[in-house]
Amino acid sequence: MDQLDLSLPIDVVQAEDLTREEFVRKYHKPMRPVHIKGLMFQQPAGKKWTLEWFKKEMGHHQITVFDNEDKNSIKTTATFSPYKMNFGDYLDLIAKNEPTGIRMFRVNLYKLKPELRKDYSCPPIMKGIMSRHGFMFLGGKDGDVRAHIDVDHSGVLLSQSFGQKRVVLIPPEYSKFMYQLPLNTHTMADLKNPDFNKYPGLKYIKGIELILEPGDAVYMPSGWWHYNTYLNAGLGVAYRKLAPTLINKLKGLRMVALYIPLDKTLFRLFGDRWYKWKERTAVKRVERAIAQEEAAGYAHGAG
Ligand SMILES: O=C(O)CCC(=O)C(=O)O
Repeated sequence: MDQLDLSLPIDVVQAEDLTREEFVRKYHKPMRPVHIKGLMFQQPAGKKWTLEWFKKEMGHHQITVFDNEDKNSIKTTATFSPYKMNFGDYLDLIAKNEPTGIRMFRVNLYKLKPELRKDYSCPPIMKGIMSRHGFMFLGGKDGDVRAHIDVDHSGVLLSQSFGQKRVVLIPPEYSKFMYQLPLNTHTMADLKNPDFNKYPGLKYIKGIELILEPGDAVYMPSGWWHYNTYLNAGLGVAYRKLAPTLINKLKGLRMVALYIPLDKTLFRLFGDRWYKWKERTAVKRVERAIAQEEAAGYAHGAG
């Protein structure tokens, strides 16, 4: 075994066959993911939004970018980046189709150009109190988004405008094997090149793998892990929906209002000592989960 077990199935549906009622009943409420083909083609953006179009319409703006090589942002939840760049230059960079870890993360292009809402507003299946919060994600070839759960535990509909993206989803029941860093929603393990000797817990995980083609969308339910890889220059648009359960809403609130600010403060105060403690704690937690799993399997087998 040198890769994760990504053999779990996912429903694949055509956008025109999925009603809002069915989406809420079959996917949002039970917190099940779904791959929706052609969702973005139901609105003008599906045909209109291309890399060239954005360059022409918005290339003059200054935007913030994140760099996957920035080690400090790996150690805590990256909510801020000091790196700024001209949007047109960024689009040129990713258009070269050479590997890059420079990403635009959670950018509100709608704020820079409100007319974009006429091209792609919140799809009716996702309508709710967060409908106006559409965020964009851009990246270039081989750009990885490390594995994480969304901090506020909302459900996310990620639509692919142009480009292709590999998405891996891991159900919440495997969180105990995910080497999740305390006070955070990401893992310390590299799931793309899993080292099963260093991180034996990863052997217990099962997930789903899918490729988002232009126009497709994937619903990533509350509490599900995901890690994405840009196969080429691509733009994703995310709309969110509050978690369907009180417990997940509260988990999201606790993470955003308490854990992440506390983590950042401790990182500022203690730097690497704090990060090392988090790593050791994450490893110990998985070791405990493996021991329990093995004991349960043994009891089951012996019974
Ligand atoms: O695909 C991306 O760049 C990131 C999307 C993502 O992780 C999210 O919406 O939570």
